Amino acid sequence: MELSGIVDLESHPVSDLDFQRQCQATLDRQGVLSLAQFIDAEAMGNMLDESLRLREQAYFCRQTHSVFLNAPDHSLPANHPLNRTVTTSKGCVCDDLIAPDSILRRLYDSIMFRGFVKTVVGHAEIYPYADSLSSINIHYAERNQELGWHFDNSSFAITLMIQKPDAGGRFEFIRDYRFSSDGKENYSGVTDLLDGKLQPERLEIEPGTLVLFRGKNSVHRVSPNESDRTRILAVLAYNSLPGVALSESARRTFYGRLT
Ligand SMILES: O=C(O)CCC(=O)C(=O)O
Ligand SMILES: [Fe+2]
Repeated sequence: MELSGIVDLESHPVSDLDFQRQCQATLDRQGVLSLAQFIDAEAMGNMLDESLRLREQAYFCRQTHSVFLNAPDHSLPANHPLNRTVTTSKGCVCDDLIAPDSILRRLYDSIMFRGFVKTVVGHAEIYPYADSLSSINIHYAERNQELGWHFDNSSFAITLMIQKPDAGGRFEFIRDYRFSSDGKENYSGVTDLLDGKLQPERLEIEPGTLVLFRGKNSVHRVSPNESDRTRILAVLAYNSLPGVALSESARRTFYGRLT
């Protein structure tokens, strides 16, 4: 079977409809689905080796951006949440450097895995990115590197923890935080968050854990890595429409190249 030796199918029977529905219900209820020990232990070792080997080719960059990832709006005050900035600093290895026979690619390409993802997120079909860089990414966060608070552009995200730092590097989130009950953007809530007035939820993610997350409406961040062990995480990105490429400006910013 295409996923045997990759996914622990006994604990996570991804092609079983009942299991799929259960995962879908969890995602809908919690905004996040976390499947611990999703990847088989031996496959995990393999994935860690590949990601450590690839680290020297990672593109490291540091950006400031708003929580909404918008361009600054100069008609609004500097302290408006559309203009306030947070920092993101990390390294990224792009799809074209990840081997065709790697565990990550076999998982990403698997019809069985895609079938599972489709049911859980409720999309009729899912497609890889049309550009050669964006479908599978490996993120590296060294000491003090972090992902600032943000809402994702895509409706769902899939991550796979490969190596956990010894301290910090925590995934924190507040679900359904983008809009207030009147349907307007929750600017006051985001201001409170940036002012440190709220305690977000934290997700403990061990290596081998698959996380499926609705990041468009749930604000989230990864706190600074407070250790010398690199946080290494794979992002598996799909689109609900075919032929979609990541924008050139985003590729230039996050990958340092277009192709
Ligand atoms: O690193 C993580 O756990 C989350 C990644 C993330 O939020 C993103 O890539 O947009
Ligand atoms: Fe995100």
